[in-house]
Amino acid sequence: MKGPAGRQETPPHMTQAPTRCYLLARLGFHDTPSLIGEHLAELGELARAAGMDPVGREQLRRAAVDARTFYGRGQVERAASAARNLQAAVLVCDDDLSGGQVHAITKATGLQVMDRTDLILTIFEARAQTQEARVQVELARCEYELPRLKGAWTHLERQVGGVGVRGGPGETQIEVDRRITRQRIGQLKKELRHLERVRETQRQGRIPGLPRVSLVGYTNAGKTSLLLALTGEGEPQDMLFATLDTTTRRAWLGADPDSGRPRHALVSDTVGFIRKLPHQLVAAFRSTLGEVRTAEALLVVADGASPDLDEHLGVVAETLEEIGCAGHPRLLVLNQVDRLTRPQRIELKRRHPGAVLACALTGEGVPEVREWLLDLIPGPPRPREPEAWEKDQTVPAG
Ligand SMILES: Nc1nc2c(ncn2[C@@H]2O[C@H](COP(=O)(O)OP(=O)(O)OP(=O)(O)O)[C@@H](O)[C@H]2O)c(=O)[nH]1
Ligand SMILES: [Mg+2]
Repeated sequence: MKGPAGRQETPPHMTQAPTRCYLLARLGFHDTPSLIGEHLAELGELARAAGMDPVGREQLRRAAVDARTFYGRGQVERAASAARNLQAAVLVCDDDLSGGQVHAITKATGLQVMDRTDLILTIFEARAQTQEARVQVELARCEYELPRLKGAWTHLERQVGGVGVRGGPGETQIEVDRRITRQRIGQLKKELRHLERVRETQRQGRIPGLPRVSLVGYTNAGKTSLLLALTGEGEPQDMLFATLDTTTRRAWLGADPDSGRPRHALVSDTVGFIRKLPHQLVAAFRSTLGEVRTAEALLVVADGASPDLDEHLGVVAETLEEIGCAGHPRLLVLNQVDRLTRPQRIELKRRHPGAVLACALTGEGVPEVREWLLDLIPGPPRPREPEAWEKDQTVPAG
């Protein structure tokens, strides 16, 4: 988080011992323990990204969901006792819980309860740097909280507070809370519309004739690393949701096969996707993801060495459809193949013959990506505005 002077401040969770948490997931009738185990491992990564220390995890077998406590009161109490033995203060649940269920589990266990959406929102809140990202995340948080308001004063009081906040006679506390939240949602949406217009103007101001390409994919796959490999800029981090804001950079693609002139593309890095990405976030990130929607092509980056590759690809395909990009031309880049053995690479190529096997760290596969991008540029060069330095050139007489 940036301080008033733009200085990097240490987040509070870095200065104290991280909060210990205990992870829970429902093992439904059709689920396998290994699949739910992978989901819990990912939830642990999310908890770490939110500054917490996951000290234990448990799968709660439950064929039908319990309306009140989701996992059933007995199971919840046993899990809470295991959590307390490990000094965990928070139960983090992989499943989407209703406000009533969070309340019921909190009441039954005395522990703080967070569901997956709440956890992802918390990470986004801590990471959002630009005004646009902050507005989008706050909008998603308000949309998440609105149906969960329980009549307790929220942080919103300070933001919209002032004269006339407490409603007219007969308005209950919860009605006041809902009204304040709705007002805030209205303000945030208005602000976003303005920021979207600014972004659109920036987009139109870009050099015409350059293909625009977006890097998309599961979080932590190596999108930013590939941006760095293609353009020389980008700061990869081993962390879920390291990137929230879109950055666009110019990538050199090589010489045009016909004219021999250097060719470029504009490559945008974007926020990563994840299983059960909260729909409030997808909706709120529409303007950031607008960059993806208006791109001419997509580089779909995946961690080719992940045992969950197929699930990741499924989530990416679904999310792309949700944001209206189902038909965009795309190249699948299976990254991180340096972590595979030779036979594993051969098997991966067999399963995905159209994909480029890549390693963003060594640059393996990057020339193939450039070549694919180069092919996107249609035949004869499109007319374009000369750049400032070109206009200043005087043609030598002779
Ligand atoms: N071994 C190996 N590690 C890689 C490769 N590409 C990226 N990484 C590492 O994977 C981690 C995530 O990389 P990023 O480029 O930040 O991933 P991202 O997709 O941008 O992730 P988010 O922005 O968090 O969604 C970093 O620690 C990278 O160094 C690769 O080809 N091989
Ligand atoms: Mg990134």
